[in-house]
Amino acid sequence: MNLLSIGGSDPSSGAGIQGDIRTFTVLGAYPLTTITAITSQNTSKFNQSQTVSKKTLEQQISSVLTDFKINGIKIGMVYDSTIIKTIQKHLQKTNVPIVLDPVIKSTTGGVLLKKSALSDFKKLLIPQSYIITPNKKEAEIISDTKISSKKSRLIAAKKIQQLGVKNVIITGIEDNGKVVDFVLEDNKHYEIAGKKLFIENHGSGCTYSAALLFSICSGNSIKLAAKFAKKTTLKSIKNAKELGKGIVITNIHEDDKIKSELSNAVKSFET
Ligand code: PXL
Repeated sequence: MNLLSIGGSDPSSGAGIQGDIRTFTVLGAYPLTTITAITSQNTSKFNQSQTVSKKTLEQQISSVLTDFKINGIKIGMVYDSTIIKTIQKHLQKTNVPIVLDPVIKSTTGGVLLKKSALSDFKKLLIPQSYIITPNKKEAEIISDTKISSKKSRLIAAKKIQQLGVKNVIITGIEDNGKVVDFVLEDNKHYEIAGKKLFIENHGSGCTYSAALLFSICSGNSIKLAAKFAKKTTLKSIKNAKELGKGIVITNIHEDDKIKSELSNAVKSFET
């Protein structure tokens, strides 16, 4: 399976393109990448970022689209309207599942989406996607709705869906000592609850959306894929490594690697 990640370069390899390369590879998919921006950051500090030119982005995307069979696409950091418009133009021609991770700010405070680009993000990228995975804060910004009650989870998710995406998962809603992911799938909705971990980390959002894409492209339902993504992410946080001087970096557990390899092996016998 070939999965394409479109997003920002993270030299600490915790999140962004390098984080997705780690996740896709561990799960057994081949990682294709196109870089929208080069960030300078580590586990303590987000220093700066610089987008690539429109031409460089276009060339990267067409280089991979004209050569590889791509099973699914993940979109992360897009930063500004030029990047958004370029991605939208090129992806119109594809019809594989697109997981949109609407990253707005990094854990260390770096801007991943400019305020002035939010309206083009909503108008151009959200309707192109099969599923969007905002965390609570991102969902509040995109829907312009405060998520404070059970009812407001559905209201916010429906507002995002009305922008033109069929499926919405709002991740990381704290609820009575648990962390809940709220899923709006077409016209049904449900919640997936998990443990709250008190571990500030770098990479968990990216791990979630990359694992979700992998599972969807493996033929699983959204519910199964959302459960798989949550489980994989929780384990990657528990297994996070203290590699730099700041927050820990998520790391997918070897168990998940083995399980994924086994299930891929079984699938290759079945087909
Ligand atoms: O986790 C979101 C994210 C995505 N992309 C890049 C990032 C981050 C968070 O730091 O740096 C490039």
